[in-house]
This record gives sequence, C-alpha cells and structure tokens, in this order.
Amino acid sequence: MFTKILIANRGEIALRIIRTCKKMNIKTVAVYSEADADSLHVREADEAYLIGKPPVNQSYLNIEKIISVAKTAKAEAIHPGYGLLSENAVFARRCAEEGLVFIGPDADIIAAMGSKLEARKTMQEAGVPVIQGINIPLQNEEEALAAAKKIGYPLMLKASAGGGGIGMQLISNEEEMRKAFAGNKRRAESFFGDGTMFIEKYIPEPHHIEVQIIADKYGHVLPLWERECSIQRRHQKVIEEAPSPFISEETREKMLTAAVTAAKHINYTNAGTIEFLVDNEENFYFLEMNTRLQVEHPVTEEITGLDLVAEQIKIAAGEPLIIKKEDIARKGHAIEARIYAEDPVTFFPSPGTITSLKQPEGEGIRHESAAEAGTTVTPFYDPMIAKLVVSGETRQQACERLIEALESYKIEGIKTNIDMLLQTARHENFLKGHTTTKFVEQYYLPLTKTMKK
Ligand code: MV4
Repeated sequence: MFTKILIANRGEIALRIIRTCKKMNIKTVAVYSEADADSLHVREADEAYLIGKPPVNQSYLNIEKIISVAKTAKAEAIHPGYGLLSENAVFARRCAEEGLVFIGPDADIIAAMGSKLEARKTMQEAGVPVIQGINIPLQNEEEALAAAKKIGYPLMLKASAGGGGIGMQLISNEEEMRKAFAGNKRRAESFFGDGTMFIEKYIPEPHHIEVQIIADKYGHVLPLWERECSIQRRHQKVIEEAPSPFISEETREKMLTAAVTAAKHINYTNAGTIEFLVDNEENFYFLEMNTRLQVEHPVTEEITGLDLVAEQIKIAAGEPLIIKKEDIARKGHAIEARIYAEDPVTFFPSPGTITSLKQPEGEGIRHESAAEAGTTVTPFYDPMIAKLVVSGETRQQACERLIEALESYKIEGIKTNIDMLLQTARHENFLKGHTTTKFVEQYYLPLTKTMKK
C-alpha cells in the first residue's frame, strides 16, 4: 500500500480524497495555485506545494511541475480527482514513465475512450447497444449529407473529441446540415484540437443514466448500480440520484450487464462510468465512457456504503477486489444537488467572497465542500462550490430531506443556484421521478422568465 499520495486537484474533491487517505493512514501532498494558498485542501494535507499562478494552465494543468513535486515529496502515487488532468492520457503516461502510480486506468484506455467515435466502434464490437449512427469520420459537408441520407433526420452532429455538448448540434434537415457542419467542425478544432465529426440518430427526450463500475487488475469487474443524471443545464449536471426512479429492475440488470461487458472488453481497471441514453421505452444506448471518478460519485457511495476513493487506491496498489456482486448493497435512495456560484437568472458564474456560510446538518445529510466563510470564489476555476448529498430509506424521504436542507442552506456574499435547486426539488414532476434531459428546459427556464432581473 502507498505511504504517500499527491492529489493533483483542488476544492471539494481534493478535500474528499485527503479525507479517505487519512482514514487509510496514507500521507497526502497537496498542490495549489497562488489563488488557493489559504484553501482548505492546502491546510488539511500533510504537505502542500505552490505550483504556480491562478490560471489552470499555469498551475493545475502543469504536468511536469506536478510530477516534479511528486518526486520531490516522494509520493508513490497521484490521484487526479475529476476534471483537470483526470482524463489526460499524456499525464497518465508521464506518471508511468516516471515510476509514479496514476490512480486511474491505463493511459491508452483514457485515450481510446476520449475519442467518442472510437469508443462507439469498440462498444459495438463488444455487443453493447450503441445509438444508430455512422462510424466513419466526416471530413466535410458533402460527406455529412451523404451519411445523413443513410440514417435519416433528425440526427445529432457530434465532435469525436467532444465533451459538454461542444461541437454537438441537433440537425433536422439538409439545409440545417449545410449551415451547421463547418461551424461545429471549426469549434471542435479550436476547443479540442481535433475536428473529427460524426452523426447519430437523434434520441428525443432521453434520460441520461450512467453505470458506475470498479475493476481490479485481475479481471474482476463490479457494477455499482446506476445514477440518474438527467437534470442538466447546458450539459452541466445539476441534480443526480441513485438509483434511477425511471428504469425497471429488468432494464437495470441489462444496463449493468452491458456496462460490465463494456469494461471487460477494454480491459478497464479502476473506477469508471459508462453513460447511456435511455429512451421512453427504456431502450438504452451507449453514449460515452468516463475514465475517472465523477463529481456525482457520492450518491453511489450512500446507497452502497462503499468509499470509492478507497477502492480506487486499493486497486491502484494492486489489491484484488474482494467484494462480490451479490454483496453490493442498494440501500435506500440518495440525491446530490450541485451548488454553484452563479447568477440565478443569467446562469453566468458569479464570483465573489462568501461572507457567511451555514450548511444544514441532520440525519441523511452529507456535504462535499471546500467552501467556508471568507472563501473567495474566483473566475479561474469551476464555479461549483459545494455538493449537498441527502439520503433516505425511500426516494420520498430523500426528496423531503433535500427540500429541507436547501431551505436552511445559508450562503451570503455571492449569488447561488440554490433557488433553482429548490424550485426543481419541489416540482411535482421531480417528486414523481419524471425527469428527462428536457426537464430544465420544460419546467425551470420558463420560471426564470418570471423571476426578478
Ligand atoms: C445525444 C442526445 C440525443 N440523441 N445523442 C451527448 C453529450 C452529452 N452531454 C449530451 N448528449 C446527448 N447526446 C443523440 N444521438 C441527447 C444528449 C443530451 C443532451 C443533448 C442536448 C441538451 C442536453 C442534453 C442532456 C443530456 C443528454
């Protein structure tokens, strides 16, 4: 087992990883930018090293600087958290080259799953259901029009290197394809340095349901149920829950089996998530695979009682998974609400200094947050300042706890999306579990029109 781990991240996820390392008697090394000098993750770590100026490309994305700190501090392993370098194959490869254990999958798996087109092809070969589409990269409008003829409109034009909806557009006819192709390709090139485009049949009003898996280095792959992540705004998940209130037990078993098949087919190791789109007949289709721990992993921890970061560390240290599928609990229901420093009407990030913070306490309430009174939310980093995770014996009880907790959440000094979270949690369709990816557009955005500017 490792004696010291460097956490190549910041904020709530860095704190969360440090907490698990302390439980495992593993020393921790934090890295921080000048903007984070007084932050909680720096104070909680056993050692902390300044790695640069606030902009991420001068600090948290500086691969060589982070690796040199790990060597100076004599850390044996690096946990990347999520975001930042967590799905950067170059970083994973450089760690391996330097004899540092990257707590995650092998670099070549990160690279393979980072290409949505390659991932689609691989999953099709594995027999995992994928969305009807064309598996060839489309270089220009003419090729796109010819491919579209084969699958028919409406379709989704997507960037293979894409994420967060960038380079993705719903195309309803030829004219729209002529207008949209070049611009989306250009956006993909400038954002990702890769303009590879492809098309898929459009799935209207899908659920976004993802399956958590963990896999050791000996071929054992365990599914840890699913998470419903359909309440999103501009491809940003806002509320996630486990288990999904939508799918039947039969569909659940099929999705978990498909996820294990997918992971085994690519010899996946460590924690990973297979994302599916699920239509209203509960047909499910592979969307993409995330080769990292996700923001929303706490809802899975709440219903299984597992510590996923501890499982990641044990797997990276070469330990075999000893838990068996039949031992995986699915106890009650958990919901996560992401608290963002953002303007409730424009949704733009709203930086500033938190002057007071009172987070609700009580049964079934868990906070993942690095925020405290005095914390300055800067425009350099993700505006998510906390995750409120509630759990209960039933979904109904979890919803009640979510509403109570949001009502008593006090943050002064910055604007937040707490009101939007409350409106959502109180909405009859949310309470009924009728949550597709159109929820925010159908039920929340119209509300903002009535909110004071
Ligand atoms: C789709 C889709 C419908 N049909 N693909 C892909 C990236 C992810 N962030 C959203 N993705 C989607 N891919 C096909 N063929 C619907 C989504 C989707 C979505 C699309 C637009 C706006 C919000 C969305 C939220 C979840 C899923």
